[in-house]
Amino acid sequence: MQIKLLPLQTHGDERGSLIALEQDKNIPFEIKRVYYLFNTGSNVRRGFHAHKNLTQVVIAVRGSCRFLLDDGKEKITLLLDNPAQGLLIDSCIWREMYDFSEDCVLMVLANHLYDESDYLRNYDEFLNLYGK
Ligand code: T46
Repeated sequence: MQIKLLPLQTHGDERGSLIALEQDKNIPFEIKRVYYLFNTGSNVRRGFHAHKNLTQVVIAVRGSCRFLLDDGKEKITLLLDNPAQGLLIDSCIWREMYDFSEDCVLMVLANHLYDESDYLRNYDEFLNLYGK
């Protein structure tokens, strides 16, 4: 599956912690867009789509949430709960996010501007294109 957990170096001292995100360095693409999700209810499930051509890195800068990731062949789940870890999700991966902590802030870096036509929001269509 085209996903990876990227370790992000923390610069910490007695004042606190700092993590820098740099395109083509610890973020392996040109960063065209940044957005963040917050105030998501703990019983809300969101996502339910794949992208035809979009690579993203997701960071839980605060709090935690779970991801279900599905490449049409296998499904995995993982907990994102560490601001020093980036979840790299390549194109053609179905994603669902759930179990948001009350304080969860998910920051997402993307290699393209927003384009609704890049979304596959129908799971059967996704499986027809990328499934076994
Ligand atoms: C993803 C997960 C992790 C915009 O206008 N611009 C944007 O850049 C984005 C991302 C969204 N929107 C609008 C489109 C919808 O009206 O914001 C609304 C909520 O977006 P969506 O329902 O797609 O949100 P999620 O949480 O299901 O998914 C988002 C991203 O869309 C998606 O690419 O991987 O977060």
